[in-house]
Amino acid sequence: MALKLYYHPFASFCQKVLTAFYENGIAFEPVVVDLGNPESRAAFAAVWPLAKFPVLRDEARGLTIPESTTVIEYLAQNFPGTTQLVPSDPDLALQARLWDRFYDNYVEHPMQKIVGDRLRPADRRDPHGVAEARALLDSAYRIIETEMAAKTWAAGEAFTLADCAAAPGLFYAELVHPFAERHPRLGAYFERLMARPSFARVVEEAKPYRHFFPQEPAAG
Ligand SMILES: N[C@@H](CCC(=O)N[C@@H](CS)C(=O)NCC(=O)O)C(=O)O
Repeated sequence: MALKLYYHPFASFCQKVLTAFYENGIAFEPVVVDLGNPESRAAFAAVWPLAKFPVLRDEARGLTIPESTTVIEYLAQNFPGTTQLVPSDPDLALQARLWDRFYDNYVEHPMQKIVGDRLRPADRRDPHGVAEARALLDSAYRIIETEMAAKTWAAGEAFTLADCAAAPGLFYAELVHPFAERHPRLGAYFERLMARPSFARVVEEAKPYRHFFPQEPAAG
């Protein structure tokens, strides 16, 4: 198969591109990477030395494409489907790209900071960094709550790249820094994402790995 995707079903940036693949029914060969397994990590690092996933390999064109946004841009350009992940209208495309960046930088990254801190040894935690991450998430939630007064999806009335970014970020953010009760429009948007068949499939496929999600450490 021409397209090979290096990923892990539980990793949020991988879920972002899986949502895009499923949205348009694009076939790919799955290569599940276990970064905790030295052999799997080494084989992946030979493909992309940063060893961060997802990474797409298009064997037909001899191309290696890291970075979730770039992977989705590549799919939109070369494997277009009924969902225009990057709209053909340049103004709408700009909105899709803007909100993709917003969700990666101001939802996904602070969410990962909180989760990552839980994985640190107790004496290496970073309470100040976690407090900053929570404050950033609060700002992002307020902005999304305002935006969602006039939109169905992240970038407007159509499902795009930006929703692929929003869905996994919000999924894990709701677990570590809940928003749905305080922000009804954001909560309703999250429900639409959860009901979207492409993302519902991603959530279902990640279920076997849910026990890896770190619980909040006990205070003290
Ligand atoms: N900017 C990258 C971020 C990729 C990323 O950080 N992926 C995480 C998984 S969600 C990862 O590879 N973590 C493993 C590590 O950092 O060692 C993208 O958009 O693809």
